[in-house]
Amino acid sequence: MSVLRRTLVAATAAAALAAPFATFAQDIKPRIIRFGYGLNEDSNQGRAVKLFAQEVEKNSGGKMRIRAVGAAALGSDVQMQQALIGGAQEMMVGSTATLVGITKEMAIWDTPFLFNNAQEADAVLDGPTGQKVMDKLQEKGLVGLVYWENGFRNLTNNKRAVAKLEDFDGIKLRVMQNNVFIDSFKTLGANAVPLPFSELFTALETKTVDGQENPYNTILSSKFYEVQKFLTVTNHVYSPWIVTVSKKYWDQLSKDEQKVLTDAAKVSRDFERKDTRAEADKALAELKAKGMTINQLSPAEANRMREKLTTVNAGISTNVGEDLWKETQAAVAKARGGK
Ligand code: KDG
Repeated sequence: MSVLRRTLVAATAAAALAAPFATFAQDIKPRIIRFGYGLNEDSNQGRAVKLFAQEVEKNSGGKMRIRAVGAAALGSDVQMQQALIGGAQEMMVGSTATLVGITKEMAIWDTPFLFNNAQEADAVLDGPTGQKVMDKLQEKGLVGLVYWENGFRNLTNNKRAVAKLEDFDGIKLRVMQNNVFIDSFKTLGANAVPLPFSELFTALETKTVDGQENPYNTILSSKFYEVQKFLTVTNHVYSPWIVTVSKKYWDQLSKDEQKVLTDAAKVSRDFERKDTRAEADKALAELKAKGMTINQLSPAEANRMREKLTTVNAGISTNVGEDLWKETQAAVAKARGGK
């Protein structure tokens, strides 16, 4: 047998031997996706991340694995957003409100009293307007997959039961790092203090701030009832969360891998909204049982608050663009009329 032929036979044999290991090697090295979030593992946010992870692993046959990291261990929303843009982390879920420094159009969702109920929110966020705002993230290095529900926000503080507008005076109120929230609570007479969520419990415990505003679910899962006496039901704004992927990472994925993530995101969205709403229905009673003093604003005072807060709307419209403002208002009207 000639030297050339012997070489070809040997190379073919070596390739045949290596092939199963190459396939196997590819199989045993799944893609590990670091998914950061800010609330506790046993929160509505943590439960939805867990379901998302199960869906991804199941639908990829184990080839894609989610390493879920909660309690802001990978950083605050803002820090994680930068890590995704830089490609140092693959995924996160966080507040749309903390994204306004990256995509100003996200501020549309901070409009006080934009939605009257969750059904309107679902219709607008999952419709063309919500998709348009989400797509704006791509030019900044993030890919939005779905909106989850953080929920309607309510006020807690340690100074007094807020029964009328004047009761806001002098309250040092922690707000998300977002100008609409800062302006809104300054307008109401509070001293608005922007802080990352990860610093909030300590700020309340050390009395650096007197109060904060969040959905019942978060007040419960983050144990704010341990450091807050008064809860006033205001429902002053509906807060979405948004599940995002690093675009640097997303662009490396095959279409099939991208579909695994988008399909799992949709399943987790539907689960998260049901789970959050079921928990919210029970949370108020649980917070009362934990010792919080709970009051509801009278319709007259709620209207005074609403009127006062709508003064920030002009600034939001200028910020996000009048076209988006009008499109969103029309989408809400359609969802409201179409029930
Ligand atoms: O990671 C925590 C964020 O989801 C945050 O947005 C929660 O509503 C929140 C807040 O008040 O910061």
